[in-house]
Amino acid sequence: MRRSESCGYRVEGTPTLRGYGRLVARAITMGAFVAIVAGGIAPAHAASKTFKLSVEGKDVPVGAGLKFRAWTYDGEVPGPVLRARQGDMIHIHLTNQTTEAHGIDVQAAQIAPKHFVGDPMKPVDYTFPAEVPGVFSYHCAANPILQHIALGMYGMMIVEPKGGWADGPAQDVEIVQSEVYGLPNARHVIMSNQSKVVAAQPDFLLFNGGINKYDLDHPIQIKVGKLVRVFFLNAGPSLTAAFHVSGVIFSTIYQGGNPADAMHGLSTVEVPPSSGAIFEFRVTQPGDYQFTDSNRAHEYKGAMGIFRAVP
Ligand SMILES: [Cu+2]
Repeated sequence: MRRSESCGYRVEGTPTLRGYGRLVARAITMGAFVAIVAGGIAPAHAASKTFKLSVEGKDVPVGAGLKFRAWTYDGEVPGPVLRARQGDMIHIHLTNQTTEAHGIDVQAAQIAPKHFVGDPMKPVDYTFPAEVPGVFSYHCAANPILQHIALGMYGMMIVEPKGGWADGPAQDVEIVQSEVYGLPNARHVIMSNQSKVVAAQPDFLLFNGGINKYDLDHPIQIKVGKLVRVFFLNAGPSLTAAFHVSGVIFSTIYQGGNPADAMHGLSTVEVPPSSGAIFEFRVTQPGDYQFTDSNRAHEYKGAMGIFRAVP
């Protein structure tokens, strides 16, 4: 964390899925109110946060030696995770490096949708208060939305509840599930296949932009006895996910990631497209715990990974 040129703080490069190299959003906290507390200065909660994103066309690696010809937020699929706290004032600023119209619909926003899309080459700018906690999708709002999401224009926004999570500290894991339509060409590049997109028949399912990304050689490490909190987004665009961890019954599930919508003691929970959830669990024994989309055809196409529990 370093001081920005203004009176706020610039937060960037916070690791998500610690050790897995992904970046959390670049959030520029502008003019954050600060409070003097014993022992130093701490940021208070009601902050103003600006998320600056850029639309870029790029061939992104999706694992297995393949690339996907994508439209991206900040050159990544999924786009960066945007993190805020309930009560924050959120400012979205999107610049467009392509010649097509794009936009960004942050589903945590309760404002007129006309703000979500802009003219080609013109920035999209809007502000909203993050009033409802949860795990939200953000995605391109240009028509056809189906095509823009299928080409990679999506990401996760987490709005933490004002008072924090009821079950306290945990290991945070962020998982974005999504679909890729099309098979690789001779140069190992996947070009999105529009007829498959329209038929909702993907060739690959991804967790955090990779096919079988968290396999036996690249598991997500967790600790026996320690609470794990999975922030899950099903970016779609079209299939329903059924999130499950083998050998686990979730202690708490927040539908939409909202603590007001809690469920308990379930092994598998559906998450609709462009929707999020939070799954909390602990394991009591060391070992490998497979996490999947329990729609087995989705698992077969890449929606699977491993939590490796260590003592
Ligand atoms: Cu777009």
